[in-house]
Amino acid sequence: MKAPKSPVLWVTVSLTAAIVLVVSLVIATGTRGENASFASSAGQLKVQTAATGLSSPWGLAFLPDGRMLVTEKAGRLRVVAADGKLSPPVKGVPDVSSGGQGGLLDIALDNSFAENRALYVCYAERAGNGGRTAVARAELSTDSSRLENVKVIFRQDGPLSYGNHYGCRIAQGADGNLFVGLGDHFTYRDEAQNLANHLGKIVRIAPDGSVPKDNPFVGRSDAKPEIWSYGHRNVQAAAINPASGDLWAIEHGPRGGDEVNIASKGKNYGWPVIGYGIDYSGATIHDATAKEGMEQPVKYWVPSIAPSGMAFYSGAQFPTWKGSLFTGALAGKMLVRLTLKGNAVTAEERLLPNLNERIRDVRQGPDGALYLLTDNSAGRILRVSAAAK
Ligand SMILES: [Ca+2]
Repeated sequence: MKAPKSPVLWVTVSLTAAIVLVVSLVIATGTRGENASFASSAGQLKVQTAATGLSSPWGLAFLPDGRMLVTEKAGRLRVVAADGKLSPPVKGVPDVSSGGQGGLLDIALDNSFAENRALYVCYAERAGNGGRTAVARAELSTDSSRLENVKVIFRQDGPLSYGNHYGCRIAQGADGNLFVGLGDHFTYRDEAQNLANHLGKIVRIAPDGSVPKDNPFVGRSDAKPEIWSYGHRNVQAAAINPASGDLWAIEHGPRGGDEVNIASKGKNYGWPVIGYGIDYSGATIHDATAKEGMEQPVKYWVPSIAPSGMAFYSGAQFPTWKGSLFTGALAGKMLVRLTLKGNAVTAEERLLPNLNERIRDVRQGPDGALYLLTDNSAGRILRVSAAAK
């Protein structure tokens, strides 16, 4: 701004600018900041900022002591203290290919973390002129400052990604085996039907990267033995349903057709042969919405909301929501709650729609509150709890 010649006018202009700034901050705080309150079927929700200053946070895991581990897409892993203070980047994180949708993505603690301090990170790894999804196992040092004994236990085989559709969500079964949801790398969608590579698949590996003997395609010369299920587009959420022990996974559709699937052993989830979306250009992709030998989603969204991250809720903070499935939404900018009855989704509730934040991950905290990661360069951790009556 160029200063006007009159000092009085300049003061007026400056004051006006300051007032506009303050008013804007107040409005922003009212809708996005501390203790904002939102209506829901479980009563008023309180949304608090639990941490700030995270650059494109992607994956969140709670340590047994209540602190959090959070990945930042650029390749940093942070420990977040209860008061929201971020640690310096944890040392020893594998190099990542950061760009487009790639980077340091999901993190999951081993089921026995309290005893072995083992964890898993899923990330985009540089390969050739592109990248591929990789998973490393490591142990968090006693002082939480570095990863030790880092070992890459999985590398996605197949045509490389040029920045898109790495998938990259990890879920660990009760038997210790890991499920990793992968993507089709965007340019190679037909490969999701090709069992000879890992594109568009969910794989199942042991914690050391070896192949469990009871995987569905073990022993077949035309298939990768790590494959658990196939015909996926870009898996962006995965979790074990505690009620059934089954793997549930959420994937992005193209224009329309985001899906929730119960990812069962050896099954084909249809991409790109069947689905409920169309190409970004408006062109047809699918032959049909259903076909013999291909599984139907338990829920789909048209138009797309770009779901990301998921949690089955079991806490005491929201008693009426026990058994619900939560997922964040990026394009949809909200938190979604799905009511489940056995394996069926019977209702959808759209929460925090006026928060105006892209939600990358949602996890249940040890206190029963829901914790969200907001997807932007000044990302936050939000704590969602029941407002006092
Ligand atoms: Ca499908």
